[in-house]
Amino acid sequence: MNQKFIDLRSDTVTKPSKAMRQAIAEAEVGDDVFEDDPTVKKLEEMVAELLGKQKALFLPSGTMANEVAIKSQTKSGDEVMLEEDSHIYNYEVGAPSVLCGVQLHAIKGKRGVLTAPQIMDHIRPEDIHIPQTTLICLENTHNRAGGTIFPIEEIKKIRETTKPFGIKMHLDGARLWNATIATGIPLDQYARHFDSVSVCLSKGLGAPIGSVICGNSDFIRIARRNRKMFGGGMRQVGIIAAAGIYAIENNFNRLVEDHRNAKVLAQGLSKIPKISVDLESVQTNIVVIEIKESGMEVADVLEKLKEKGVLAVPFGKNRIRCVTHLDVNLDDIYQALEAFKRVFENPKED
Ligand code: TLP
Repeated sequence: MNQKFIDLRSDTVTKPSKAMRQAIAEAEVGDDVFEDDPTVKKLEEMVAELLGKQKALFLPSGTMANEVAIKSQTKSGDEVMLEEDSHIYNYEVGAPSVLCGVQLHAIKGKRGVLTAPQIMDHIRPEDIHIPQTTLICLENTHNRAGGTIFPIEEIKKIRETTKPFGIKMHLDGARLWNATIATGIPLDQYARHFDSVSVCLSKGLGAPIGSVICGNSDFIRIARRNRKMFGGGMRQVGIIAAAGIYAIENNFNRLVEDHRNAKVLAQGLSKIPKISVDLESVQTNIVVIEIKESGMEVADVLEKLKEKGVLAVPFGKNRIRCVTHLDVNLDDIYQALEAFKRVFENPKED
């Protein structure tokens, strides 16, 4: 793509900076399947410490991170409970059933948040006919709900009420970094309520590849085997881990800018007639725009925005998603708002 677009499709679109490429070039490496790569080890120790867990494991993607976590904590035929709009349920190509052999039980939350009583209502009783609920997966921040934050008080209640049933908890924390920056609640305070947590380095933090899962030593031992089985055992991958270390050290605290930019975008969009944004859901770096009232088709809007230099993605029948990240600044946001205005205020304009 040579034309310069304001690319709001996802926070995954960022390109490694010169300094990040320098860190990649200088990384010490070894064969990580032999657990011989010092840079991968450094990254894993760093993330385990940040999340307050015994151990961590580096993986190529957020999807593999979630699936390895599910596989490592369930057996085939188990039931995994999650929120209806969650990434694991909607965007992981059915991997929980294909790769892990589990059945998913999806429950509708409010802005991605499930409550303890809701979860308690859906735990399966012990009965010869019935699959057993063995894992609950929560998502923080919640992508499809628009980057919303799962309140820590509710997480605590869910943990307290489900623990006596021996049910484990996994956090899809692809954007947990954003939750921490928005609330000031440290990563480990969120992570302590979960048996396993996945975080992504390739979203808001701006690394080109990589996710990490954390948990206790037993979990990571099993997860390492499952990562190998899923084809995710990597060799001199310190060159990628170095980008992850750079990303955590340099791009974590700056997420506050992305959150501010998302708010500016959302407030500007909410003033455009016939489209709407749920401003309460704009808590981090994602803005979801409802365009039903405009009578325009999502594909048509996206095409018109593209002609005006702005990229976004479809997000359901009448919805469009924009995500802010380190490769868009406040000026870009004002330009994007101009493009949206032109598309919706003069729909006939070419
Ligand atoms: N999300 C992507 C798309 O898959 C939708 C995006 O552009 O937002 N958990 C959450 C909450 C995610 O948002 C994503 C990616 C993943 C897991 C999976 O990460 P990858 O893409 O690395 O497999």
